[in-house]
Amino acid sequence: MHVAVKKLNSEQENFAAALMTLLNRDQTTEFGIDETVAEVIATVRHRGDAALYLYTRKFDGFDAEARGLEVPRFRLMQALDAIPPKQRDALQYAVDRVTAYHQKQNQQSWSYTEADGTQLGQKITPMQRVGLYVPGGKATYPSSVIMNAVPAKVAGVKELIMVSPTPGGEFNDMVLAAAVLAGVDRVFRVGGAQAIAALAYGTETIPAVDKITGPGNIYVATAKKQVFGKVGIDMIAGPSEVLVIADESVDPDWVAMDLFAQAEHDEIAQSILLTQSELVAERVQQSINRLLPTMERAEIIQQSLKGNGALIVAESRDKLIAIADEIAAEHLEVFTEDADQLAQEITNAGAIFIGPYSAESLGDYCAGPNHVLPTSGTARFSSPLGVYDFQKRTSMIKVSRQGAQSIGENASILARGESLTAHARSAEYRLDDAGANDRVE
Ligand code: HSO
Ligand code: ZN
Repeated sequence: MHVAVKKLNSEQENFAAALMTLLNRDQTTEFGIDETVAEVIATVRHRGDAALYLYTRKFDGFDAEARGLEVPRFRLMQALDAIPPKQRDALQYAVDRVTAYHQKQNQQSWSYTEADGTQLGQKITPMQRVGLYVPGGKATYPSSVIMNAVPAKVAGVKELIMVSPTPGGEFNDMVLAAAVLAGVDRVFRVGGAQAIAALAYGTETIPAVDKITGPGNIYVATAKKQVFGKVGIDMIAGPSEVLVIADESVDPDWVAMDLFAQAEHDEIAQSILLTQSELVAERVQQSINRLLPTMERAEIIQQSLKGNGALIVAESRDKLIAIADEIAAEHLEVFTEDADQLAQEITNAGAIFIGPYSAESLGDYCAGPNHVLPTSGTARFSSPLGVYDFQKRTSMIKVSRQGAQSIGENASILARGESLTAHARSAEYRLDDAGANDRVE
């Protein structure tokens, strides 16, 4: 079993176009999905639990009306005993490290007092209730439960609700165990657009939340977009990607395996090697061919590398940096002798893994930082999921009588400039010589 990964060279004539084609970031939505999802949301809004029973019977094949939508607490606790102790310890290890990292992100409220006694500030408060979507099928990852739940809990979210589709109503024990250890408060077995609708609008059983996070299929992503505004949502994740920058200093087998690690997620995942050395590209290609037959998910890896993989040779260090910034990868591994320096110079990436021991897979589970990262080039303007996604800021204004004199006078002038007389007079009431300014025009 072999795969010839596409080779690009920054000196080739059509390089810019070839890179664009490779990145293929024009998102198209399948025809009809918007309408289907809108109908599901409307049905859940109007019929509540009855709609959820219906959809759950149809898509997950179990009777949630008889068996209950909520997973009882004792069942959650059972999951902790049902998994091997080693697995439980590793989950706890991950929760501890991810918690420690995210505690650093906690924002502080602040305020300052001006000379005339006016106080201004910003108050940080957690969201009250958050919903976490956990996909079913091959992408049910306990690690993603941890990565979504921990920052919410560290932020101080009062109630964290998890929803997930369950074939036959049965949950994966490792997912439930991760939920318990990460601090999820309530778990419901419902998935798809109907679960998103329930979280956004609430039903008799499922309380409405303030924000929904977590990945899902195209129906879930579309539903999240449609309920946005009623609730907050996290980013809409695209296929997972890794960009590995390597020189001769790293073992090509390590590079190949890291490309595989991303590729094994999904046929549409993208793994790219970027190097200044033809030789490195060649060696990594050899490692790929030698190691591929040994992989359990060889088929998926082969499809992913064939369809979306690439080995890119850059003619210079500057060009290499420019290409990395254009790709704006979700995960960037820098395995070069000047890795620290290079990591500083590249600006667009969700997470940067520096030096050969920093495999992305370590970050996927338990290095500490979040593995929910901006995909599809959105690292140009957005950031990893974090504590700040579950907190909000409120501006605090306490103007002293003395402060009101100058602020009020200027506000009044600006208000009259906007022809907003009530604004102007409201400001003028606060002036000590209010009578003089309280003109009717
Ligand atoms: N690499 C994935 C996260 C993950 N890996 C979960 C393993 N489990 C997207 O960042
Ligand atoms: Zn992964």
